[in-house]
Amino acid sequence: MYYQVLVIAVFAAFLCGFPASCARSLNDRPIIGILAQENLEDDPHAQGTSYIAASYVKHLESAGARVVPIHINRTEEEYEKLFNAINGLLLPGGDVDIVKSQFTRVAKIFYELAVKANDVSDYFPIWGTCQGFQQLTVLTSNKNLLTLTDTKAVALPLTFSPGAQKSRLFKKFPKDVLQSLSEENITSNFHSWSLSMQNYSSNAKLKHFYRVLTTNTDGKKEFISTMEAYQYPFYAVQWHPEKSPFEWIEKDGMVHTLSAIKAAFYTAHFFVSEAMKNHHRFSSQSEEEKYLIYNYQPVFKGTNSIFLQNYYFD
Ligand SMILES: *[C@@H]1O[C@H](CO)[C@@H](O)[C@H](O)[C@H]1NC(C)=O
Ligand SMILES: *[C@@H]1O[C@H](CO)[C@@H](O)[C@H](O)[C@H]1NC(C)=O
Ligand SMILES: CC(=O)N[C@H]1CO[C@H](CO)[C@@H](O)[C@@H]1O
Repeated sequence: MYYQVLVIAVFAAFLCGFPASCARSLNDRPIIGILAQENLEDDPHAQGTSYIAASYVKHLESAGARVVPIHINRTEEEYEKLFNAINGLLLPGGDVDIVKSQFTRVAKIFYELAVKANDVSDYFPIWGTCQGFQQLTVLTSNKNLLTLTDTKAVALPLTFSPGAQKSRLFKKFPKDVLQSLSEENITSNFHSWSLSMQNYSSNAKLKHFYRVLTTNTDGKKEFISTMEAYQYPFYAVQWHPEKSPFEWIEKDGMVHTLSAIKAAFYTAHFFVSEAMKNHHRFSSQSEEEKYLIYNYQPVFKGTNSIFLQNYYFD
């Protein structure tokens, strides 16, 4: 009997190479927090002080998650409580100061909680898109190492690093999706700032923290378009998977092809599957109901707006 216990223990340890919640089953009711950010000054529809673009909410919902908005300008105690109730965090795109904003203040609080949690095998994933990618680089390096690139409205094919197709993020993507991502111009870029390979490589903190999965170039500078942390379930894309299925402004760089939408789905599917690996939860069903995004109504901003619908918060 001792022998059997030992065999099971050894087998379990073998399965659990990377800190995962292998001892427990997947949580198939994941709730993911999306961080709000300061309203844009020139947003004619703005209400209150902060917003979340609805496309990020739909993106996660499309893959089986529910969403809780994380308000800016709350106390650390409130964020800590929320951290223990949600199963992952998404840092969206947008246009705030990634050193001094309230968005940054809250991102930093959650980032540090997530690092601590993962260090004791409480698997808590973070996903950064565009500005969220950039925010993660600042949080990891304690510096803004970004540089201007000519990438304001352009769709590009990803250049995969050697071995990237075996990364955690990409390894379960279907072959045809990986092929589309690498051959077709289906990743939407809407950013002025980028992390160049040069600055990544010369910063020890970034280099030791993140594995580069894909790069792109604006013709002059090579920049990182997808990365994942080596030791933490943290993922970042400089491109916008959520725009293909859920944003409709007619603009260069927007792509609605079947392959773009399929690729978008697999990014959401991956991140939601990561969020299923912890069992954080609200203290009760009524508490959960109080926080879910269904308590808010998105505002339709028009098909010619960069965000079709936004949620606004006080
Ligand atoms: C590297 O980072 C600095 C900021 O510390 C920035 O001014 C510079 O443009 C960056 N260079 C490249 C090539 O990314
Ligand atoms: C696709 O992206 C490449 C850059 O990797 C660019 O050279 C090419 O012109 C783009 N094609 C189209 C149709 O936009
Ligand atoms: C916790 C926190 O950051 N509170 C701030 C919220 O915003 C007001 C001003 O709008 C500040 O005075 C608070 O310090």
